[in-house]
Amino acid sequence: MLAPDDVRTIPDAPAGFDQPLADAAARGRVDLFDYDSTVTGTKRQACVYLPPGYSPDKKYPVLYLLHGIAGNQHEWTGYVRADAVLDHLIADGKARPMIVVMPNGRALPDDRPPPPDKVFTPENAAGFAKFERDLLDCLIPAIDAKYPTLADREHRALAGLSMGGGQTINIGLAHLDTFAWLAGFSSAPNAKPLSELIPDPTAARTQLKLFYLSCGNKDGLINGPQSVHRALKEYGIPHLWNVDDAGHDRPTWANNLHHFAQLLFR
Ligand code: FER
Repeated sequence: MLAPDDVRTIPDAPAGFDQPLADAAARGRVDLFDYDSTVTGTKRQACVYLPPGYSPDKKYPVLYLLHGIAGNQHEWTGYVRADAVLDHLIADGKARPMIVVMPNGRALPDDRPPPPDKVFTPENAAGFAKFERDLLDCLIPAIDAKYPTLADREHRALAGLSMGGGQTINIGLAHLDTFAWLAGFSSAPNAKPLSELIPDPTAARTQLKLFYLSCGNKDGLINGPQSVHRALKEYGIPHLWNVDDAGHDRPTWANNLHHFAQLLFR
């Protein structure tokens, strides 16, 4: 059931916004980054987008971007084409050059996507909850040690699609000392109740630079983000809420990233 405020508040991206930039020299690059996880006891891998013009002598804000329940660290680049989306925005001066870290959000010793009949098992879902400590204790310190990051909350964002959107709500709201910018695209129903995540609405109100929530009205999971939006409204926590005609699909995630990245770190 849609309410009067469940409406479109963001525009569609221009044609070609998620196609590889024609000028190869103006593109960023994607590194494979390995780090030690004390959560899984294994080496884990993340993809790291370095923007065009990247130099270790500069300092960059960092966006951590999380995939869906059946994906891995390659989903945002290989499927959604996040690198192409960022290349266009940065070439056009519409987004601040940033590092984008795309981890594997399934913090299990075997973190490969499971076969289709095992995707929705409790074992697979548990890996996404275990990722919280992997991200905070292992990945973020390793990224800050290797890359020239602006390593404070105002220059660190967390966002994700579907399962990754639910992780963003759970991890982000519980750690506003680490992230000032949050976004959930088509967030899955793994988000905890806001009363648990936000014990102090007044603090959250001042700490959050942006809380971005988007979902399509053809997405069967819309009840989850819709109730997060309603709870935020009740708590008086400013946020962006977009409901468009999308389903649970790639084009809306590319469009959300295109729009969210322009608002980030301003
Ligand atoms: C669920 C439905 C969907 C769920 C997760 C998802 C954990 C995730 C979907 C996705 O990531 O695409 O009930 O429970």
